[in-house]
Amino acid sequence: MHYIKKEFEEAIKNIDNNEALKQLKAQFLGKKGRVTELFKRISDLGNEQKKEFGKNINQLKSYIENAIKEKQTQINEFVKRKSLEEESIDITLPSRVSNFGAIHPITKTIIEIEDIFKSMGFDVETGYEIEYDKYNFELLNIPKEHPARDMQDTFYINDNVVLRTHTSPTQVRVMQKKNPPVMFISPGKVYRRDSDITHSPMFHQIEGLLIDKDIHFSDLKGVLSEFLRMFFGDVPVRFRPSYFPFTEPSAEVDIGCIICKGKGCRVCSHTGYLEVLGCGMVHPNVLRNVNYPKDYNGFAFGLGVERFAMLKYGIDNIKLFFENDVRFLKQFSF
Ligand code: 2U9
Repeated sequence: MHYIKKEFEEAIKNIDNNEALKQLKAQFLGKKGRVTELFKRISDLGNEQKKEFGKNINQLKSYIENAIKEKQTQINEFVKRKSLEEESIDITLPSRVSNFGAIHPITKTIIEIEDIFKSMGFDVETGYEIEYDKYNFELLNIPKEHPARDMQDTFYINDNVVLRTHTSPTQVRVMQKKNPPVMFISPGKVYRRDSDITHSPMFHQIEGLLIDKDIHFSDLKGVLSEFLRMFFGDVPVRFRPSYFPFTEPSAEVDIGCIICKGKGCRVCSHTGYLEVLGCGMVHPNVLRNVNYPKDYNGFAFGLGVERFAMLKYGIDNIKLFFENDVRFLKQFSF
């Protein structure tokens, strides 16, 4: 019996994992194990010897059971310590850089322009991208034969319905609903059959309208000059006479070229100026079309958001806004 104990002690010494311990247990305490075999030999002995022998086997059995239990605790401890060491994290390491989304440069520009006009007291109104000819052209004093209505320039859904070519239908709808005074801007998508590096078939406009009593061209000049100063910084501003069917008189507004500071470059076609806005006093026909009283008048203006964003951020191709290349968009995550 002594030699079985010795054998067991030799074997358990080298065991360092659960699988080997299980095998060892089976080898000594299993159905055909060394200790179990000893029990079978009891029947061959005389009564006195049986007692002594039985006691000794039981002692050996519990000695082995305890040793295995102890070993099991050691192995569990070892496995736990090892996994803690292997899985430990260094909390002093700098974290990985997260890929946060960013606001699209066009949205950013719209928000910035909206904030400027809101600070002057303008509201923000939106309308429909699919419009009746009546709202997109007729009520805006754009006659049937006007080139803007041409199939070449406008996306027609049918004879009476178009993809709006400007956000002006929103102004007409608001004027039909609200009595003057009104003072708001209308941002949104507009559609024209035009596509090159500075034109896209879909682009964004912001138009503005202010109707009240005693509004003069000087009010228009004051509001737009201040807006341009707030958006582009301290730049020269000039108003040039122009023509639009819905305003009279009409003007286009230029700022000193922000690329070459007025010296003349490719972007400003060597004129030193960049055209950025169209504007004018609202045409009396338009005010009459929405039944506004005769003692009210006002001004309107329009701008292309992509053009503003291209100038502000020095972007030379309008298509970059619509390709959604993250390398481009990432640059606006400030
Ligand atoms: C109503 C009355 C008048 C809006 C105006 C312009 C001049 C203009 C262009 C700028 C660049 C369009 O995006 S662009 O191509 N816009 O030049 N827009 S006055 O006049 C209105 C609008 C609504 C009821």
